[in-house]
Amino acid sequence: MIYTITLNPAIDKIKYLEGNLEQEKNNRVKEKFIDLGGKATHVSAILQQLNKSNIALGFSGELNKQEFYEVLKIYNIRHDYIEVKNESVRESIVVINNSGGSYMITEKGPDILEPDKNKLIKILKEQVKENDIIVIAGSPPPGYSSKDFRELIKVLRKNNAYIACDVAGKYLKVSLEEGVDFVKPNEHELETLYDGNEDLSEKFKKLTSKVKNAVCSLGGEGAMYMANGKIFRITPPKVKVKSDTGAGDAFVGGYIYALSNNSSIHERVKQGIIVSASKVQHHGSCQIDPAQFDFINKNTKILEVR
Ligand code: TA6
Repeated sequence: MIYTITLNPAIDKIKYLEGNLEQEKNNRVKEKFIDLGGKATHVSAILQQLNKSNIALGFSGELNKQEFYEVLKIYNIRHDYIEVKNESVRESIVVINNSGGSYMITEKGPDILEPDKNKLIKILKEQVKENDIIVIAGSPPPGYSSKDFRELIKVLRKNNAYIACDVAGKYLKVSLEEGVDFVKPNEHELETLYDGNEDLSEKFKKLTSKVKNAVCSLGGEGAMYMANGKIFRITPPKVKVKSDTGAGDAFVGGYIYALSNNSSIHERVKQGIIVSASKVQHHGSCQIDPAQFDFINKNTKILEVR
C-alpha cells in the first residue's frame, strides 16, 4: 500500500486575475478554482488519477473538515486524517497574473498537540507493513518539531517501509540523518542545505552520498538525478503553462507511481517529469491529463552531466 502523509494540508483557493497584481488596486478575478494543497495531498490526487490506490493520512481541522473532504472527494481519495479539535485546515491563496506569474499566500495551519501526534504514530505502527511506500511532503505545522519528525521516520523505518520525503530545511536534514530512501529538494532547498559556494551539481553529489535516490527538481528546466554513480539532467519539452503550482508535487506523484510499478530509476524520474509537465498545463494544483503523456515522453531529453 502507498500512504501519503500531509502533516499540514491546505485548501488552495486559486484566483486568476484579469490583469497583473498591483498593490493599492482592486485586482479583479476572472476565474477561480479550489484544489488540494499541502504537498502530499497532491501526491494522493495524482496517484488517484493514475488509478493507483493509496491512503491519505495526516492532520485535518474539525472546523472546516467538510470543505476539505469535499475537495478530497474530487479525486475520490481514501483518507484517514486525524481531526484536530477547534482547528481548521489552513488555506493557501494562489494568485495568478494574466501574464502567468503567480503568488502564494499560505496560512500557518493548526498547532498539533501531543495526543494528536501520538494518534498518527499509533495509526502508522498498526497500519504500515514491510515494503509499503510512504510519502511525507509539505511544511509540517507549528508545534511539530524536528524531534516529532524524527520519531515519525523511525516508526516507518522500524516497519521497513520505503520512505520518500519532499520536505525542506530542518526536516530535510532529519530525513538525511535518518537515512530515508528518497528526497526531492528543489534548487533553492539544495542550495541552502549546504554552506559553501560549490556549484549545484557538486552540492547534489554531496546529497547523493546521504540518500539512495535523490532528485533535485529544477522547475520548467526539469531535474537532476543520480543513477549508477552518474549524474543526469532530464529536460521536458516546452509546454503552455497555465499554473506551475503543484508541479514539484506532481513530479513526486509520477515518481512514486513508477516506483510502485518497480520501474528503474531512469523510468521513475521520467514518469515524474511527464506528470509534472502535464500538471502545469492545467489550472488547478493537482490536475493532469494522461492523454498529454505521450507527447511529453517523446520530447523529453536525458543527458549525462558527468
Ligand atoms: O507545492 C504547492 C503547494 O502545495 C500549494 O498547493 C500550497 O498548498 C503550498 O504548496 C503549501 O506549501 P507548504 O510548504 O506550506 O506545505
